Amino acid sequence: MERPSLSSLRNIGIISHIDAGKTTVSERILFYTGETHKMGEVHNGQAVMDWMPQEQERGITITATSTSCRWGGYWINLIDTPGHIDFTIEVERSMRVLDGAIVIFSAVEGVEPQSESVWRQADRYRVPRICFINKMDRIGTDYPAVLDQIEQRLRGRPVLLHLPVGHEGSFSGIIDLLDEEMVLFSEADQGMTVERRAAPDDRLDEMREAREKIIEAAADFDDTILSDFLDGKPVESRRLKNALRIGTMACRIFPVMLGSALRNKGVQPLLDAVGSFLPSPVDIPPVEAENPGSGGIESLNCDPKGPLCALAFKVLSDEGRKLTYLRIYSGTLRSGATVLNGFRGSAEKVARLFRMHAHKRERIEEAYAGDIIAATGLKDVLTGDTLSSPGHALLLKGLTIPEPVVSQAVEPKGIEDREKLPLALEKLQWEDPTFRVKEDEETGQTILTGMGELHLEIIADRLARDFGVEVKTGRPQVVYRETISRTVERREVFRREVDGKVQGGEVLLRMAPLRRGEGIIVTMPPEEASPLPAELRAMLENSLMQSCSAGGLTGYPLTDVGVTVVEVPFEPGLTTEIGLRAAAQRCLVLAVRDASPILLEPIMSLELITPSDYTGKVLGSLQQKRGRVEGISVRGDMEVIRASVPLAEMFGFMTELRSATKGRGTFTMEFAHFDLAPADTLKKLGYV
Ligand SMILES: Nc1nc2c(ncn2[C@@H]2O[C@H](COP(=O)(O)OP(=O)(O)OP(=O)(O)O)[C@@H](O)[C@H]2O)c(=O)[nH]1
Ligand SMILES: [Mg+2]
Repeated sequence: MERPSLSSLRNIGIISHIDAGKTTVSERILFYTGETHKMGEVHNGQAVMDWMPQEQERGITITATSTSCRWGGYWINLIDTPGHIDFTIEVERSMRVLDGAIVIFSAVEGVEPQSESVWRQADRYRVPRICFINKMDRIGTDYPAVLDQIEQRLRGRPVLLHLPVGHEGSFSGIIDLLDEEMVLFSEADQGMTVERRAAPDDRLDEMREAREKIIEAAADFDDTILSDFLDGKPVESRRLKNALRIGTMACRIFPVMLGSALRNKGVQPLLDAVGSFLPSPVDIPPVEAENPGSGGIESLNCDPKGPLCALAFKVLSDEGRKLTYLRIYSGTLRSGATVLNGFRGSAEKVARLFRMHAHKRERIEEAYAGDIIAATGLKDVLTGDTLSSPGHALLLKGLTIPEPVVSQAVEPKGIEDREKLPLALEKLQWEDPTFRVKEDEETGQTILTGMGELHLEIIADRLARDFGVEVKTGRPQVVYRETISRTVERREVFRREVDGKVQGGEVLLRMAPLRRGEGIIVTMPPEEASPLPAELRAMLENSLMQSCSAGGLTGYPLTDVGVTVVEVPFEPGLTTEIGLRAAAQRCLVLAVRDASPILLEPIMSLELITPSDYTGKVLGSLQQKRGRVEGISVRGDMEVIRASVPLAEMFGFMTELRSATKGRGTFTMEFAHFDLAPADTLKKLGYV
């Protein structure tokens, strides 16, 4: 197969709030680039990118799907992500490996809660973005309001590149302000034919004004633009594009386009903009990888001849076998090659390599730095692992994994289900780092933990459909956290003879409460002041971390606690790994008991939309749920309530809200922080 030049490659993602139209845009991209010959629609369950049956039935995206296509001279690897917050890990992993993104907004709803979340995720990884205001065909569109919201709520500087032609139902195309042309999309062939013609005279003034704003933004990145403009000289579109590209790649401006994906309008200009404004793999800064051998940091350019360095960002269990998605940052990967998994320290063999087209695979023999591909044969690799050459170990930073906050007990229905359940759960965990499984020690039940009710519902559905395992599910429960309310110090000495050998260990720990959100911080004594050998030191630190996540009083993980190892005496021949670990674990559990432990519950931030007639009723029910209203605003004939509410009160709320608002109210919520649980919960779980 022909190989793309690195500068023509674009690795991009599509991100937005749920339902803004990501998959609809992706389907158009596949159609116009010739990857598909029929346009799939989300609402008919026929979108190629929504290939899972659960996605097709529900009309929502659940898993990030990648595909490859070509447009103009560009090769595009495209990842369509889900908008629902329960599947936020899919956005996280995509942002970790992509070089640029298209952010979609609805022209009616504008910036919504998950628009903010995905924007923040992209900020965190410094991913340059272009924006697409979609659904310009709908009644109630207000794109200038969306521009204001991008500025105020997302703190981004939008640069509008289009004006609409027609309004709402009569929206028929755009005016391209850079090239000063009107662009229309044929109704006869699903928008395949794009007609560019001179803009009508009655819009010239409006165009001039809007173009001046582009010139103003571009001038920040090219000094000659402003001086030419002030001298009355023409500023060509090519120069503006170059300057906007610089600003976009620096995440200082965000070009904005208009369209209606469902009505097949505006997608080709969006594809052009991917090439014009978003970076290629050689435009991004070199990646930094740790060399565990030397302990140093290596800076890697996107070079096929460099040392191999690839990040596994997604693992799929496909008919029982692992399919691993890789972003190659440096070097070349060949099918059949032996690679080192730097994190696990094991060597593995790549069986085959593929370029992915949604769920279909195209076999390739080699893949190069800059590309995104998938591999089979890697048995131990999990999300976040780095692959490198066996002689040259490298480690990339993994991804930030959000904390799952909802759990549910599951019980296999029959004997066969019981036998098959553990393996099925293990495979589902390969795919999803936000899905956890544990055994309840008291009841022997299997407890699943995930991001929300929908997440766990999809897992149960997949257990039945993908793995043939039927389960009964319990009620969803909140995953609490435990913390302490005062500082304590405790010494613990362990000494026991096992098989004729004495296992000993001693520690003095100080445990202190930290501020909310600080997590667990383990502080070891300065190396020069402690005679403890390096392996024991690392083991002790690790073991304390693990004990914290195993929990204190009731088994909920500890958080916001500082653990300081004040003293750890070392007696050669007596202090052993087993002894020290036993002393540390026991010391930690007993110290927590002395430190007045308390329980924290997850608090969610909620955005709720209701017809104004029902606002009073909805506010009443939020109050009953210990909700704290933070603001109410008007959007057309609806009101938008922002509030914070404890998750424990919110199970089944969608049904309640629907019936209270005759089906018209909706809400979205995401985890905000942990806060003190109410007295009755503390009492019920034995804290007071
Ligand atoms: N009127 C109108 N509807 C649209 C447009 N684009 C998408 N839709 C509809 O909006 C709904 C959601 O579209 P999707 O493409 O599934 O949205 P998404 O962003 O992929 O949603 P998730 O993946 O679930 O987050 C579907 O019913 C689409 O048909 C548009 O331009 N105009
Ligand atoms: Mg989708």
